[in-house]
Amino acid sequence: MEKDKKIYVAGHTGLIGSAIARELKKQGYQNLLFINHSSLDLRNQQEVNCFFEHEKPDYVFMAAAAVGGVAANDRLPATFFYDNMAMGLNVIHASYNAGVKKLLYLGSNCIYPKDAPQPYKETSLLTGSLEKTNEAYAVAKIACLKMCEFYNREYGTDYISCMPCSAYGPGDSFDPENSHVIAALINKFHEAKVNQSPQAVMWGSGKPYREFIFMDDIARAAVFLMKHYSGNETVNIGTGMEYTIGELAEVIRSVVGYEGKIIHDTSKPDGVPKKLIDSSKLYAMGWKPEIPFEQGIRITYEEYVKQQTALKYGAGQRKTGGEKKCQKY
Ligand code: GFB
Repeated sequence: MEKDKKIYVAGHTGLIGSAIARELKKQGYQNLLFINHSSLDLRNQQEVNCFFEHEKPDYVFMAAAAVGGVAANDRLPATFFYDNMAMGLNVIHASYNAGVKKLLYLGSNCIYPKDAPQPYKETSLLTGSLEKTNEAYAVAKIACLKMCEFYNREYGTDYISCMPCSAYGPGDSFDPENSHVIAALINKFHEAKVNQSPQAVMWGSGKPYREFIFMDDIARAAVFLMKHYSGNETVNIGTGMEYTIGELAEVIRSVVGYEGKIIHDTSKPDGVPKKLIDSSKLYAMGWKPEIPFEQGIRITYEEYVKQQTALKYGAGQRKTGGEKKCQKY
């Protein structure tokens, strides 16, 4: 990936997209293309086609997604399905029409069949049924991963995909109802500490296991894969370390410094009991995660306290492409 090439990061205000944008800048890439939701709705095919026709990026990181935690996925299956399908279809097809040299599509760790042997290998994709709470999101993500493969096979493109385990970090959504567990518990325990509440509520039994990865590690892996990998099979990006949600809650409680009682709301879903991925394929290419778990949690909490948001990351450094060249995307 040559330093002067035009690189479009779709989803640059999100957790992973913002980290990819920072990583590219850090590595000296200057010709970066970003556009905000208000200027381009990636679900709108006409707007997306128009944007790609005018901007003609060389490389595309497809990190835009409608995301949420276990409860949001369960409650909004149509939204998660439609938004992710539409964005993926539009961006991948418009990339093909515009002659994009290479595209990386970001998947999610819910794509593997619930009962496949763990740690999940990339070859487990589409070998069984999915976890019900996030089936809609997973089906959309799988369709887009496969779309990359189909375009490679029919059109000879170089579209790849990767599959990170559960991402976290500054710039995440800290909404207590809709976010993922780390952001939600940081928010809840911090609020409980500040309000001197005797108890804070976490969801479910606390027994499920999750594998977490700091967003900067995903960003490094995504740029690494863009430079060094071509192929139809997706590539897992994980740490190989898993924790129960109960253990995670204790780590967050200690980082936040909350000393009250933690109680369980078991009316909320546990989700899949475990979803460890096998990242040996990526490790064999020479990549390794760098940020230890507790350090990542500490960084996330410090940034949360400073009220930094995704917008703060790289704010003022990003450029917005295309508005003047297209009447309307
Ligand atoms: O992170 P999370 O929402 O998503 O939940 P998933 C992980 C676990 O944490 C579940 C528990 O067992 C939750 O019950 N948990 C405990 C909490 N307290 C809380 C809380 O306050 N908020 C939240 N959100 N969880 C999602 C999928 O699954 O993960 C998506 O639905 C995607 O499709 C994403 O794959 C990465 O790990 O269960």
